[in-house]
Amino acid sequence: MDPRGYLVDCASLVDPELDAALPAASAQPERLHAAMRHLVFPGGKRLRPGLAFAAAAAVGAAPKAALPLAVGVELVHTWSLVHDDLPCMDDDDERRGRPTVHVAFDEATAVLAGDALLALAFEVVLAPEGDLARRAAAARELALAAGAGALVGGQVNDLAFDRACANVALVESIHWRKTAALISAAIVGGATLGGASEQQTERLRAFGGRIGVAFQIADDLIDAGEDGCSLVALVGEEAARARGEELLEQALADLAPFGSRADALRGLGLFALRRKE
Ligand code: GRG
Repeated sequence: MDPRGYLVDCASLVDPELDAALPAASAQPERLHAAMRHLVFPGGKRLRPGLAFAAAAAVGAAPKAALPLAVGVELVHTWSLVHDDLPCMDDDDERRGRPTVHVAFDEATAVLAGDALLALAFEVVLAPEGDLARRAAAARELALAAGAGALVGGQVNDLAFDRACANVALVESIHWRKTAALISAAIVGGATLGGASEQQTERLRAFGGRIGVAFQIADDLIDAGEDGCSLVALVGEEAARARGEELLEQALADLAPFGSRADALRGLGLFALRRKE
């Protein structure tokens, strides 16, 4: 399984739906709509949609059963990046080699574009089509991953992070909330739309949490993770890499009962840790 090729195929499935969901850049208020689209297109790796499709396949459904959640999770991810780049957060001028939204537009527009992306995510996942109970369950996963108990709460702890008082458990708890919860929601939500049983859901949740933390460790290894909340900075490169491999091994064990249907998830799990970008 070639994870890069798989993600390219996933992008061709999810991108037209993202385009259809977003307000046209030519519609009023044009500036807001252009700002909402700025980071969605051309976009990044589309890893979270890919995981949602792969999770639907793992439970025996057609990957496109996960499409509403794939769109929703990419919109939540984009919201988090737009807000993370703001001057009051990481204060970044560039993302993916392009100006960040507050630089290309202005700060107020970036805040509002992020807010609108977050609301749109739930509009898409909760559209009144298909199995509404499953859509509601997938939307709840996404809400839990975005809110105070996960992404936003993790960001608060990250902003206040002081390495002098840190330990591995605190760093992993922040990684879990900031990064792994949304990755896990992509997987659990995709599987939910694919008709997963409760038992399958819990295994996939464990897999998602583990590869999510491994994904963040990979990110810190790529960045050389010298500042902020980073396992690499806390325990060194070798120990951080070993922890990532341990999480990956446990994550692959979570997938054992799914057999070959989970091959795409396995490939993306390996990619999450061993990628170079
Ligand atoms: C919503 C106020 C507010 C803050 C958001 C957690 C967070 C704060 C923002 C996320 C920013 C971030 C860098 C999180 C770590 C997760 C991570 C490594 C994101 C990058 O994900 P990729 O590599 O990105 O999948 P692409 O560019 O490929 O989409």
